[in-house]
Amino acid sequence: MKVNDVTTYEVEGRIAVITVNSPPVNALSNAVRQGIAGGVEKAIADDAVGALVLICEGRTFFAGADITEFGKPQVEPSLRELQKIVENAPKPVIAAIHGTALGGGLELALVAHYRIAVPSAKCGLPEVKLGLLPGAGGTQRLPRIVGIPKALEMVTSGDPVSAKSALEMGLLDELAGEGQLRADAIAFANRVLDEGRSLVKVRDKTDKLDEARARPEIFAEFRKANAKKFRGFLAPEYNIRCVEATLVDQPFEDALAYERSLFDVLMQDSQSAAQRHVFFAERQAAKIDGIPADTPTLPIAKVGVIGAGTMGGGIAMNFLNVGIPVTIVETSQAALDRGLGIIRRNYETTAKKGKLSAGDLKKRMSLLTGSLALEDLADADLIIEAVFEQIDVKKDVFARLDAVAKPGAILATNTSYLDIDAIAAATGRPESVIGLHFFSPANVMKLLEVVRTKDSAPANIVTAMKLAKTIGKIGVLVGNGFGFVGNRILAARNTQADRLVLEGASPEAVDAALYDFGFPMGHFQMRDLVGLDVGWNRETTRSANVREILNEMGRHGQKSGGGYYDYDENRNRVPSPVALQVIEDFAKKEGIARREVPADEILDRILFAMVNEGARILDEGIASRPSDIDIVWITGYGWPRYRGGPMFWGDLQGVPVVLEKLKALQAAHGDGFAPSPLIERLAAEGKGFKDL
Ligand code: 3H9
Repeated sequence: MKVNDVTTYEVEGRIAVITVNSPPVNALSNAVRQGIAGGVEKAIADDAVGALVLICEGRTFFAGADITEFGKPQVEPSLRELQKIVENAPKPVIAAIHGTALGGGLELALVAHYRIAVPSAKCGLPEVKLGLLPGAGGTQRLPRIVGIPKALEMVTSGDPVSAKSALEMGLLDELAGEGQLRADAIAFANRVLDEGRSLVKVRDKTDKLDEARARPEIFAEFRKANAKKFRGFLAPEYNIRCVEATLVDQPFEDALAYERSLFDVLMQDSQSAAQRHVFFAERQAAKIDGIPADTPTLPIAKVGVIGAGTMGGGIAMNFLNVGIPVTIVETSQAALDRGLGIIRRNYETTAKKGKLSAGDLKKRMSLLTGSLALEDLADADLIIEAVFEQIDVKKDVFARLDAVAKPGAILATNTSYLDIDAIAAATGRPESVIGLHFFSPANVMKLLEVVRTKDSAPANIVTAMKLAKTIGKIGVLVGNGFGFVGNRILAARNTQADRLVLEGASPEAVDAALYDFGFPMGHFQMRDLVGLDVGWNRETTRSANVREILNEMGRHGQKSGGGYYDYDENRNRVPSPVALQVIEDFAKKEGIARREVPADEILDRILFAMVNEGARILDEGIASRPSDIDIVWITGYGWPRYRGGPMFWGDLQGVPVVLEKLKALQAAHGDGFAPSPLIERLAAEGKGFKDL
């Protein structure tokens, strides 16, 4: 029988089965909580029922609190009240888990008296990824089962554990057969009754806390070991404090109250708002406006890559990793051998770290073919060009590809700046051409800008976006225009960073401002790491800017021992008097007066210029949504997740503030800061980027 729209109640012998079906992920929404409470109360009142099974239909057990209901009025019972009903039930409650028991979902399972799961299930507390902590007792109950070291790891990483590990840790009582969870959970419940097992309450267990009680320094050690990873984030520290509180001699209810108070602080903080924004933005990015949802995708069974350099090799690995054969084409045997060798060595390094089995290494390499003939790509479904970043070179490759590739094959360029319409025009099939802009290292970085041209066929766009997911990337669909989304905003940052050092800020000061904002590294550090000579042409160099001069001096960055910084043999960075002299001389030549540049001016100029450029990109339709820009900068360029991306950050300042700042910067530093018309419009309408 139905309890409500999302919950059913059935009795099988002595066992009441409460089943929830609330797609897509059975989040613990108002309706779901009410349904469960109704079912449990019914079972308690029914004398014929001895035990309860709580189970879900669809793809997963409860995936957590309903994030879409955060900040909205809640109906009774709250998750915590529901937990009281379950935990205090006078009959054993068995949580039957499949899919992912996450966050509030796992916390609900932790107040059941027993837990059973199918082998493919996973359990975790991912709240930290949303800038939160498990606020329904998770930080207090998990350590009581798995011990403090493991609990610290789980709540601060947010990563789930497999059912097998969960069983070993005692988080699960039993594994069910795959596909027979319901029957096995009922059988388990009957056994609990037959054996007269007690109503186990996790809150009463304390033995697993003893180890840490004897060694309380593990908290300090844990903080120290993870300091780099947690830098800037508030939530990991709050999670640790809650776990630490399990050792405080106080009533369990007080510990819960403490957990709840820290949860509330995080919930109100802009970091969690930013991280929740990113969660939905990542999913939103996969949605394609303007193309019918039922557009069929094309099968990609074989991939060709042109160019076995760093980029081509990294791109190829993405496909090998998911079992798709790749043929990689080079122009000389030496370059091909070098490229294939690097791929092999990359895999061997992973294998040495124990992250890849010898069998998998062999399998991946067996899917890789090297060739010197473009004709060998005739049967590829997708061909990705990763050759020198010059329009004539690319056009030539595409003209030749046109003669070789099979009809319907997707022809992709990995260009980072060039006009893809112009590249497509070199073929007789511009509808087949698309941009796939990978980020270096291409086998690691999560971002893939999928660039649609004016002619790209919808099926190819849909296929490319799906493919991004297949190879574990976050695909963001962008329009064709200089630098697309990511590099165009980077260009805006470049302009300011270059100008700031000429005006008197040191590269270290610019870098420190960005690092302190939360970027993993500063602007000039990044340039030195990538190499100043990337994109530099030694034929045409004219000492036209500091970067060219440094390149002309052989200062190509880390690899040559110096760029904007000097480096020792271990690549340790120190300020460079040589680079500073170059900067000073160049500023003099250009007639730029040098002065003290305050740290807040550095940040303002860089960040507001980026937001302004983002707004222009939106106005021009190069990005479909502000949140897509945020995802590009978070996943491709290290914008701190807890600041939600440049457009979210702009909204956080308030669009009227952004407008005022830009006007002030324009007055002080010129028309480069002229506010984009979109910002003017939004400010006039009292709207934010989030309203677009
Ligand atoms: C919490 O529990 C707080 C408590 O500790 C304390 C309370 C007091 N709510 O990812 P997918 C949507 S915090 C609402 O593409 P998958 C998602 O937006 C919560 N909606 O599928 C998407 O919608 P759409 C802790 C949610 O199979 C659709 O479901 N829990 C929620 O690749 C499919 O999602 C988490 O942080 C939610 N909780 O992965 C778990 N979760 O179709 C977050 C998902 O409209 N969720 N949606 O785009 C996940 O990690 C993944 O979604 C999951 C499925 C692994 C479950």
